[in-house]
Amino acid sequence: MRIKKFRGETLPDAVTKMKAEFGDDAIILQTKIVKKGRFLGLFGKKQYEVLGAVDPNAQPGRKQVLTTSSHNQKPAAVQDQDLGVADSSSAIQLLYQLLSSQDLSHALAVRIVKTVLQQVPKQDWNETELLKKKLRTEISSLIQVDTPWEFTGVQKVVAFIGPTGVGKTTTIAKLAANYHLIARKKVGLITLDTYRIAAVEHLKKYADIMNVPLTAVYSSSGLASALNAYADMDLILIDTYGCSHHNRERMSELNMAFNDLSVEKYLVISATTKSNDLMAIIDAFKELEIDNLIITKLDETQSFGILVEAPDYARVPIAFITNGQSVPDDIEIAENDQLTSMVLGG
Ligand SMILES: Nc1nc2c(ncn2[C@@H]2O[C@H](COP(=O)(O)OP(=O)(O)OP(=O)(O)O)[C@@H](O)[C@H]2O)c(=O)[nH]1
Ligand SMILES: [Mg+2]
Repeated sequence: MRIKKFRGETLPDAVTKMKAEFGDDAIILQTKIVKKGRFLGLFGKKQYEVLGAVDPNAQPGRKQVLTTSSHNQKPAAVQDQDLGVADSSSAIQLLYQLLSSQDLSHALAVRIVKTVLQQVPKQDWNETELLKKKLRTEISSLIQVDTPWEFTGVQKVVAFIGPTGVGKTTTIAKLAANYHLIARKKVGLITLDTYRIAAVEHLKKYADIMNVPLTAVYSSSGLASALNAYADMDLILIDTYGCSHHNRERMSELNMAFNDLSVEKYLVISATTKSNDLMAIIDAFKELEIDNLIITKLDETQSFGILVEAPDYARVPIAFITNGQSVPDDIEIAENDQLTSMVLGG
């Protein structure tokens, strides 16, 4: 087995390079986004890296399945009656398997395959490439992304809410660094996570390094005055305590803190979240009227179905994705093409 990394400006570029050297039989073991140097973060140039492998002794013409994930090994067949067809072709099964290998829920995978089939005449249902092309269009239309933040004289106030340990504080540090140190915006931080001294100190360390102010709010009514004190800031980022979606008391307490205040709420979710939990989390946080999603820890998984499932279920777009622990580099503005390629493996 020969294994090598290939890089390109886009994921398809990197895959083309891999195929040029390794041939069509090569398989993808891993894909990731890489960046060079420090302080590139949101505004830097990113590259895509593909870890490709080929068996030099493979019989020519015997195609291997292109895979981004070891999950693709698991056979996942869909019943004809679920799709409402009499006799599904292997091409149709392949579409379904592609989606279920990315950990999309059965219900959404079936819905997507059905939509694709509605757009293709029945006699072409065994045309794998045609079905895949339609699948790409469908996936792309389901991955809603937000427009990049703009500062046109109106102050932007964003609170980061979500389950415990998903990366809320780290994401705020990444955004503060990018928008303050690189985009030169006036950034103020507020934290409502004042139950734990360590949590305040954690954010304070970042605030000090970046030389941005941090206000810790200790009462539910304290947020309004903290916001007033930041009247001259372009961007205010509000950290919150992690809320288990089972803890309704904490959730309504958080909701009360935002009462009547003009604050956008970004729900932060880890890409490692299981499909069922994802829906329960979104259901619970919907009470707080979510404006956008941030999907974190994409570096910790090989299954990217959450990029389709989360915006589809929550009915709000993805604003940012994060792919590592490094502040400020490991964050990206969500781009439709990039996320579609991640889900479909190139
Ligand atoms: N691999 C990886 N780790 C991340 C990413 N974002 C954050 N982390 C790590 O996840 C852990 C938790 O991050 P925090 O930012 O403290 O998460 P939080 O949501 O603020 O946690 P609570 O305040 O306890 O609810 C830390 O070890 C981070 O370094 C990411 O994109 N990828
Ligand atoms: Mg935190």
